Amino acid sequence: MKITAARVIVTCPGRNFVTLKIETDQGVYGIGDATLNGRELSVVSYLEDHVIPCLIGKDPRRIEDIWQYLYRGAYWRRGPVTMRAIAAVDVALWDIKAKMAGMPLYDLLGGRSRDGVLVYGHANGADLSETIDEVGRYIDMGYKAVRAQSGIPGIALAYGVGRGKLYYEPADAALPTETVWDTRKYLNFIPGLFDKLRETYGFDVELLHDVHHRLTPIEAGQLGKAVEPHKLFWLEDVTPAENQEAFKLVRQHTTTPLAVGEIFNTIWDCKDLIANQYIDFIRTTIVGTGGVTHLRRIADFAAIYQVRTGSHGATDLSPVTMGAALHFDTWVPNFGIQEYMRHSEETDAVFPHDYQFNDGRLHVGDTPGHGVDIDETLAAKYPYRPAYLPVARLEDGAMWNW
Ligand code: GCO
Ligand code: MG
Repeated sequence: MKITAARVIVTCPGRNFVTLKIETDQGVYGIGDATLNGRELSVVSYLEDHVIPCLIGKDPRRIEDIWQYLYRGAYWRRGPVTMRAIAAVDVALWDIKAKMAGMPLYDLLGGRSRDGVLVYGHANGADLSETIDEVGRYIDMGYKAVRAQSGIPGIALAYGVGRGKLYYEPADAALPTETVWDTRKYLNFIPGLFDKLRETYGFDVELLHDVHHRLTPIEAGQLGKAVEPHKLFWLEDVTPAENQEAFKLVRQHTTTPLAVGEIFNTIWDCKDLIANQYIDFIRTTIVGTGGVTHLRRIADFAAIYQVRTGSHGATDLSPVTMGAALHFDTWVPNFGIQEYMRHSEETDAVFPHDYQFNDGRLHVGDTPGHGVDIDETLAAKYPYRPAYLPVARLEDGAMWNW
């Protein structure tokens, strides 16, 4: 069996997606996602100029060998562009293998561990009362877990707010939007938000919150401590994690569960976080960390330390990643939760898929492969539009983490 062709399809049905389609001499094809929000075209070039020429003629059944070839063989290891390109190839090859086997991907991975995949939705409001209402809306839709992000008094453009309720999208402009951050205002506000949420909805619903890398370790410890009475499912990305050791300090100060990993590329980014049990949930995802082949290694390693998965699933992860992730989640023994930011109707139409939301969980179908396809005719109607993620500055103008 041979790979005969591979193509990159760029489409913008409301937001940009980069998709890889690999074709074989047996007529079976596979689809992988390579979207890197705000830096899409660099992955297109990496695939077209440097990966696809090496794939033609290779046996698509040799997933592991092709993974190692692209990882070790580049000499230049890791990084978001490389690992997304590898992920796209890897997911397309698993899709092909599962189709050839006539099995849904979760079956090929080892079979079902659970009936459905617990997901959390992204409720957001411009202020406290709107955020309370939005969390209620998600609960009414059947969500058992909701992450709450709110506008902060005195902060003009807080992370996670506005630009769409059900379809939140931060990459909003042809050049980065400038936002202003103030840690004191944020820390003064957040515990009160969770007081009100627990008062209104009780303790049965799981609540989550994303700090989006804004705090220092000791500030993160303060926040974790302040929200301990609210029993959060997790606090996410409390501080940047290039220095994995930083989480030790946070951990010393709070029992609020910690999640991190959406911007990690490989197991090396989270090795110490996991082995030292500084975190409870690892948020690496299929598209971010070199596909199913590598995410599986991270999850198995995490299992030894009772760290569970909580894969990133924002709107910039295409339905292809969501489909593959749901198969992974259906199998992986140490599953925790899956993020699920809904895609717009335009996006869903470009990527026909068989997963369905029901009673707080997503359920994969039994279509052989990962169950997601691309309608190329429809995709061609939505040309690429440059869109950047925002940047953040402090009130004195200095750059901060967005
Ligand atoms: C999340 C994330 C996203 C990111 C986005 C960047 O937890 O879902 O933090 O909202 O900001 O994926 O492209
Ligand atoms: Mg996040």
